[in-house]
Amino acid sequence: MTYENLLLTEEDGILIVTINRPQALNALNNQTMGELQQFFGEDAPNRADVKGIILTGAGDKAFVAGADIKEFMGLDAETGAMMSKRGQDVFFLIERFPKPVIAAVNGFALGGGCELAMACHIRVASEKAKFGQPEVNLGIIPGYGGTQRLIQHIGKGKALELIMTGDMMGASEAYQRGLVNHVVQEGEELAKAREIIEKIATKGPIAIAKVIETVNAYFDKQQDGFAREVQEFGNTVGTEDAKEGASAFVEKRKASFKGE
Ligand code: CO8
Repeated sequence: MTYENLLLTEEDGILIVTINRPQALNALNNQTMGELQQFFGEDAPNRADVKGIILTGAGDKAFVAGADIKEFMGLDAETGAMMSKRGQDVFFLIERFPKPVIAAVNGFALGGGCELAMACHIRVASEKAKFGQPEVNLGIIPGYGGTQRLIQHIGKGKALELIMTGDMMGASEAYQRGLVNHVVQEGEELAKAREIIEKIATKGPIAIAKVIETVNAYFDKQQDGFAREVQEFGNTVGTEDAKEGASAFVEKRKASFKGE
């Protein structure tokens, strides 16, 4: 599949997906959402060889400055809700992707951009990154999961303040509040994200996929996360990878996992 607004590069089994609309600060228009859906729903799941995915934004200003505001004109209650639901579904594909997905936040991550970063498993931010949910400035609320995921990261009080004021938060505050995992010098985001994926790639791939599923279960009201942990622990402990992990420990060597 060829993409109009996503730039795909691959380095040592790591896919780097760059949202490439710098003239609009990488705002997520319909076309880009469709491409993210195609990528995370159809193309990336078929890449067994891939270790992980890094999402970033083109240019030196923005990760993603939000949904494309120019496409809001003419939306009504029904089409707006449909657009919100579709965006949430695309971001669930990212959150549930069985391999690490890291947001390398290189600038503004606002509205849908902050929501996109929060749907990723891990966030690495450059010192100049800025996070916010400024939708109220437009008379709307976040629609791609922001009201739900921001609470998960920074707690209800601060999430409410950020969403109700529309204020931006710098990288260092985002780090202190637990929204980002690492803050690095400008230009170092991809290297740090790659380093994290390389480390995760040395672990058992089935275990990593089950960690993602089980941690996500905590936030899923339809599931009992503890019960899910019991089930997935059982599913991982019987694998060839688990045998290899224990043998390698006993034999004092590095484990070599096959994902079996
Ligand atoms: N959508 C469309 N175009 C955008 C967006 C955006 N979100 N953000 C920036 N742009 C465009 C600007 O229009 C401008 O284009 P042009 O040169 O043609 O006028 C270009 O990018 C550069 O932007 P600025 O000149 O504004 O750059 P500044 O450095 O002066 O300002 C800011 C940078 C502060 C980031 C500013 O651009 C800004 O405030 N952008 C909007 C941020 C925002 O409000 N984001 C939230 C959008 S709403 C949202 O994300 C809701 C998600 C849920 C949707 C649910 C389904 C409907």
